Formats: sequence, structure tokens, C-alpha cells
Amino acid sequence: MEKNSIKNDPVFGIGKLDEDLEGFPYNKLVLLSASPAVGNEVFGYQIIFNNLAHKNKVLLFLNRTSPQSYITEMKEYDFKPATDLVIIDSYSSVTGINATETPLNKMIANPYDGTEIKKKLLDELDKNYDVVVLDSLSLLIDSFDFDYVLSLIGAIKAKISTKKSSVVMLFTDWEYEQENVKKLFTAVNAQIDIKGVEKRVIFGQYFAVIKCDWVNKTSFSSALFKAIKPGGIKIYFPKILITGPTDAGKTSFIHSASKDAVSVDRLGGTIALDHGNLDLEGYKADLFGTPGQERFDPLLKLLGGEAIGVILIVDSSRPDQFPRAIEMLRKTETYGLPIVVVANKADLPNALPLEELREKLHLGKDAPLVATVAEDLSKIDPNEPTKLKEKGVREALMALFKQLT
Ligand SMILES: Nc1nc2c(ncn2[C@@H]2O[C@H](COP(=O)(O)OP(=O)(O)OP(=O)(O)O)[C@@H](O)[C@H]2O)c(=O)[nH]1
Ligand SMILES: [Mg+2]
Repeated sequence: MEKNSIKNDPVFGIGKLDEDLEGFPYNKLVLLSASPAVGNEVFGYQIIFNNLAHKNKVLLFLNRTSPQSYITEMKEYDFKPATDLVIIDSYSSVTGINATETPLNKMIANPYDGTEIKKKLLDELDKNYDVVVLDSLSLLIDSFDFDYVLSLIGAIKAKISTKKSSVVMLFTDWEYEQENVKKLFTAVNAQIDIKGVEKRVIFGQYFAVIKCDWVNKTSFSSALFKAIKPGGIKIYFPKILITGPTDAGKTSFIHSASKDAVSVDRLGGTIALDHGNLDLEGYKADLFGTPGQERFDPLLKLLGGEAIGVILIVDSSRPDQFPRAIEMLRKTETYGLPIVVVANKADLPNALPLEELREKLHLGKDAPLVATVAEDLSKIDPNEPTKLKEKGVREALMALFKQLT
């Protein structure tokens, strides 16, 4: 047989989806449904790349662009597809691109001939592909109509039910008639929406599992993401606030967490804000740091707006500042958001032990509290932020990311 036990099942190759959906079993139809403002093609690139990397056999039905430009785009995300990707090219022959049929490149002679497309695709499915990607369903709907596409989906479903194959279909909802869209959603085993988060402006994109019939759950999570070149889909937190009393080490933390942070500082104190972005274990985040001095408090509410999580930094040796720390959560209006408390300056002789800090800060016993300390004590300059040891910084960030996903 063409499959054996060492073969991998299909994967999404997008950590959060593979985790939440407990993998990607055979005989399933998955719809990735995007709103027009948000691109879904990178999901296709990533799924194809990762399945090829897992030695799965992959078929791509391509009608949105030419195979050449599809592969070029994939490479820009650092997805260099193995040479064994099979493509049904339902694009080139209308553009006059001179494309010839090869074992890897199957040509649709007339992309306006629904019968040809259906026959070629279904015949190809006999060859036992682990994963089939249809890019794009919306274009098929536009070229033909919903009835054609629903009957094609029905035929694909029947075909793969006897095979070790699963299908991913990319769909953009161009405000089609809702009744038709509903039929489409009903026809698939899993539906994943890809949308923009709109709060005055689109400030983020998220994907959300709407249904999945092979996982026994009543509700699924959603995740903010960003498509990065190179790198692909990363879970992305557009705004994490770093706040805390003056001199606690907020600017130091942000510069230690990101390579290219910028700060508006004077004489060692922040007078406007810090900003940094980071890339850690598949997560991306933008960090915004507040000043600590009270004379800048009018900025706090502004800086805290639309934050989705907060890291509160305190100086472990300054319990006198703890009430101010809590007050800053209120002033930034981030009280109640997912939080990690960072107890910095663990090196100082009068730094309090973590348990005492927890009590004095009125933190519950499960609230994440992480100690951090300067990397090189001999280099500390009272007028400059300093680099903190990576371990504590990473631990604090991961503790927050865990709460956010
Ligand atoms: N001893 C010690 N000093 C530290 C540590 N971390 C930072 N510092 C020093 O503490 C001072 C304040 O650090 P910053 O990062 O500027 O603090 P901040 O919270 O941004 O301060 P403001 O912006 O004024 O509120 C600097 O002189 C740092 O070098 C640490 O772990 N140990
Ligand atoms: Mg600062």
C-alpha cells in the first residue's frame, strides 16, 4: 500500500491550530474563510510547506495566480516547497502564459469549463494525496456559481471518504448571499474564520475556529496573528503594556526583550514612552512602556489604551513603591487584564524574597511573579537602562503569552 505506519498524518503547520484541533485527520474538508480585508493565502503556503516537510503528498489546485508567482510568494515567507508539489494549473492558459503539462504541473486547458475542472480534479484525487489545497474557492464561485461549487465539494467529499486524503479550501467572503455561504459552511467538517480586529482602525488580525466535527469541544479559541516575511503565521499581540513605578526597570526590560527598541528618555528616566517588538518562540508582540514619574501621569491612560495584557515591573527592594505600582494599573486602565508581575533588581541587598513580595503586592498565590536581574552588575549606570538576564525576561513574557492564548 502507498501508506504505512511511519507516514505522518496531515498537519496545519500552524502551532495553535494543530494544538487546538488535535491534529488534522484524513477524510476531512476544512474551510478557511477570510474577510476581504484580510489575506488568507499565507495559510495555504504554510500548510503546503509543512506537509511537504512531513513527507506528505500534496496537491494544489491553483486558479488565483500562476504556479511561478505562487512559489515565488511562498519563498518570500521562507517556505521553500520541496520539488514534489503537484499543481493543477487552472490559471495559465487564460493568460497566454506558455505552460506545458508535466508530471508535477497538470494543465486545465479551459479554466471556464467547469466539467473539465471537475473531471481533472477528481481524477487526480485517485492518486491518494494526503493533503489537497484549493486556492481559491471564491474564484470558482465567481467563475461559475454556488451550485457548481457545492456540487464539486460534494463530489470531492465522496471521493476522499475512501482515501487517506484531506482537503483545505481557501475562501474569501465577498459578501455573497448569506444563504449560499451557510450551505458552504454546512458542507465542511471544519470552519476557520480569518478576520480583522476592528476598533476604530484594523489593528490586528485573528483566526478563530468556528466549528470542527472531529474535536469534542463546544467552544474553540481564537488567536491574533501576523503574517511575517520570512516566517509565516505568528501569533501576534499588538499591544502589551509595560508599566510600574519610576526607576523599576521598565525601559531596561523592553530593551532586553527586543532587538530594536526605542525610548524617549532624558537623564535615565522615560519622559514619553518606550516601544519595542519581539519575536519569541513563534510569538510576536509589540511592547509599549510607560514613564514611571508621576509628572507624566496624564500620558498613562493613552498609553494603556487597547493593551491586551500587562507586565507590571517593580523594584524588589522598594515595597514603599508598591501602592504606586497598583495605582498605575488603574491609571493605565489595565487593571483586570492578564498580568505578570516582574520583581526586578533581585541583586540588591534588601531585595525582598518572592513570597514576601507576593504578599505585599496582594497577589493571589497563582498570579505569575517572576524575578529579574541585570545581566552584568558591574555595568549598571544610574543614568542608563541596563540589560537584564534573558532567562527572567523570557519567563515573564512566556507567562503572559500563556494567559493570552
Ligand atoms: N542594581 C540593579 N539596577 C538595575 C537593574 N535593572 C535596571 N537597573 C537600573 O535601574 C535604573 C532604572 O532603570 P530603567 O530601566 O530606566 O527604569 P524605568 O522603570 O524605565 O524608569 P522610568 O522610565 O524613569 O520610570 C537604571 O539605572 C538601570 O541601570 C537591576 O536588575 N539591578
Ligand atoms: Mg523608563
